[in-house]
Amino acid sequence: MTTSHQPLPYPHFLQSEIEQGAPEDAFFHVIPVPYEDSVSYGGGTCFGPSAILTASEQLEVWDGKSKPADLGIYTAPVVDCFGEPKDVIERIADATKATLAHKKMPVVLGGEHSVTWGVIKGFLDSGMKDIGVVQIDAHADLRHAYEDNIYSHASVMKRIVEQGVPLYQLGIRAYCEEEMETRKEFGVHHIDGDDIVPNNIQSITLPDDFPKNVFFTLDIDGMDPSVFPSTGTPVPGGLGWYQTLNLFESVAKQRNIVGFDIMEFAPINGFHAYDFAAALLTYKMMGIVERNQ
Ligand SMILES: [Mn+2]
Repeated sequence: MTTSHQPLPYPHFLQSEIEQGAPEDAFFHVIPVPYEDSVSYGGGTCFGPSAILTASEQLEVWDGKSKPADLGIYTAPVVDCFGEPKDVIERIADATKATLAHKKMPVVLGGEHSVTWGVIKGFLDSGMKDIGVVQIDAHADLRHAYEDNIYSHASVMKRIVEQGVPLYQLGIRAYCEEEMETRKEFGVHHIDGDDIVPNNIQSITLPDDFPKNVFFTLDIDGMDPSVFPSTGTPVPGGLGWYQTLNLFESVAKQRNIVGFDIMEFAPINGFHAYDFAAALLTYKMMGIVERNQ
């Protein structure tokens, strides 16, 4: 047991079933980042991590195929999300670096999607090379800035591609012309919502030159609002539950998953089904990682 951290204000992941291990002993490091600053429509994503962690107490340790918890799950201290966006981004990068220093896998719970830039910055600052990002999202998030904020959730993927990190987007169905130009400029791969959903695409083949290390970022709004209405900027026509997991698995089979996140979950008071779904999604993704190492 580690005693060097403040106790969490809510349960650690799967608290009902597993002990909070030491960070050096647990493969998965759940990092709660309740950041909400630039959201442009519905709010509440700052309550995402606490809702997911609380709901995780209802999970079964057996995920249907294996026991991902056997690899060890450590829930890190909550990242302090107050202050200037660029300072928050640095703290997120630091939390990511702390996990990578233990050679463990960050599983980051947002919070608005801006958080993912801090996570990728942590990887880059740690010296990780040959890293790409696969993104499920309703929005391209490729605006240079949004409402003059370069750390906006609508700009997060621009921050990433401009660092030279290759990107593959899945399920996008809301974008502007500027974002189309950015896609061309940076050679962003994509299968958009109007293709991937009607054609029931359950797996992708990454290009041969796509990096061997992949960080997978899952914006909850990439999934259909019938599955997750609990998000700030829902868009109809999104991915289904199994489709999302199958797409993730197809990536995990081809590349080394170095971490993943679940962003933009905004719990709706009184509708705990969505909290549980987000916790289960997190754990199912851990299972896919475990079985494809
Ligand atoms: Mn997004």
